[in-house]
Amino acid sequence: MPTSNEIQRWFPSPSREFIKRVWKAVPEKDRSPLEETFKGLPLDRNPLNMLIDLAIVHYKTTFGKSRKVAIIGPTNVGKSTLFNQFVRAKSDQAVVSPIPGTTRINQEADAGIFAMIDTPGADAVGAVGEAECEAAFAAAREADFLILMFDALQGVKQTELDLYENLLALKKPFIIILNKIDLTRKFKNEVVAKAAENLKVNPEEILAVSALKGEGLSNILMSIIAADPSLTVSIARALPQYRQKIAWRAIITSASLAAAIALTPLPVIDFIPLSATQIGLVLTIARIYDYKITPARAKELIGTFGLGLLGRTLFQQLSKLGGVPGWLLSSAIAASMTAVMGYSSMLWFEKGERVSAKAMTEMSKRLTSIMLTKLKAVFKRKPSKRKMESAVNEILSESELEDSLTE
Ligand SMILES: Nc1nc2c(ncn2[C@@H]2O[C@H](COP(=O)(O)OP(=O)(O)O)[C@@H](O)[C@H]2O)c(=O)[nH]1
Ligand SMILES: [Mg+2]
Repeated sequence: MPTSNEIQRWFPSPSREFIKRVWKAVPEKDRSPLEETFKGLPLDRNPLNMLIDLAIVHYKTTFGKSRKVAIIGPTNVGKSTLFNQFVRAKSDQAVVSPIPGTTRINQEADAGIFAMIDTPGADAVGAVGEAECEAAFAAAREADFLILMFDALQGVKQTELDLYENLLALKKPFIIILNKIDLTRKFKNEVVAKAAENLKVNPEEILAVSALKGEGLSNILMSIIAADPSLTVSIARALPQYRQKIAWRAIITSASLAAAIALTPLPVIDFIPLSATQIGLVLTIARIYDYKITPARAKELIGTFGLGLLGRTLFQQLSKLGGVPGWLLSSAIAASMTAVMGYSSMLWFEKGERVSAKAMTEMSKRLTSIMLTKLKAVFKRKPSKRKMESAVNEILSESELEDSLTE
């Protein structure tokens, strides 16, 4: 994961100065937690979108109006394709085609914590071309951030250079994108170097992407976030919530697996696969919270929770009451213990807080009783492992347990 300093290097030097100035305005004590934020950013598109969704709430309540990001560049370089990658609502999608001049007017749409503007080609000739070019520049003047896009195959020639210089004069923060890099993968370095030479910038100041394939999009997003502390603040505020959601997904997966393994009742249950599942879970949660721990240390941590003993005690108590088949009891307990263990390690990595033995016992009992009731309603006889796994997954996903545990 790049640091905010590394991201700043992606900006052409005039913008880099601008961004440094903006960040200087952030009080010293607030700066380093914000810079930490970049380390926690997910690189993949889906989790990244989830994070942005969570950040919207913080952004809207604190800063109000969305920032505007405009995509500017010659016709047919892939501006509308990139626009569509960021836009949320299907109805806002722009028309994309190989025919130059498909986009005739500016189009603005919600892209989460900012608004994205697609523009017509800013290089066209003739009367229509001039009007379109004027529209594109109007959008650029109104925007807070510019994405200047060129085509990797077309390269940067005089027309592109003129456009670049006109945009420089606007004195807005911007990044330079070289799109359609998928078409020239083998010569990526050469193509980027040539474009950099023509634009008189360093090669690292050009982001090579493929809007069509969705490659390099997270770098674009990180640049937009890095250019604006208010966006970074919103992301930083959403990060704990985001981590909890991701961790909770991991907990559900492991708890479901544990339930399937435990279908073979406890006295004979194979503890090895169960503890492997739990060690895997602790390692995953540690990774989500940026902790580096060894499997041995994870095993130790699980030991300190003392849930193994608690599970056995619960099993004995509940089986004495009768009326519940052993497989149901052991699956419900295994799922609950794994979930409680995951939750406790989440708190441990997040806040360094140790859940008390009493609280853990309470949680385990409550969760086991919920699981028992729900599983009893689903299964009249012992199901296959696969069916048990998906039933537990569903129960944990739909229940308000996450909220009751994590809030
Ligand atoms: N191979 C490839 N084609 C692309 C990419 N981005 C856009 N295109 C294609 O380029 C053409 C023009 O795209 P469009 O988004 O309409 O360009 P615009 O005129 O700049 O808005 C379309 O046929 C797109 O499918 C890319 O990253 N790789
Ligand atoms: Mg277009």
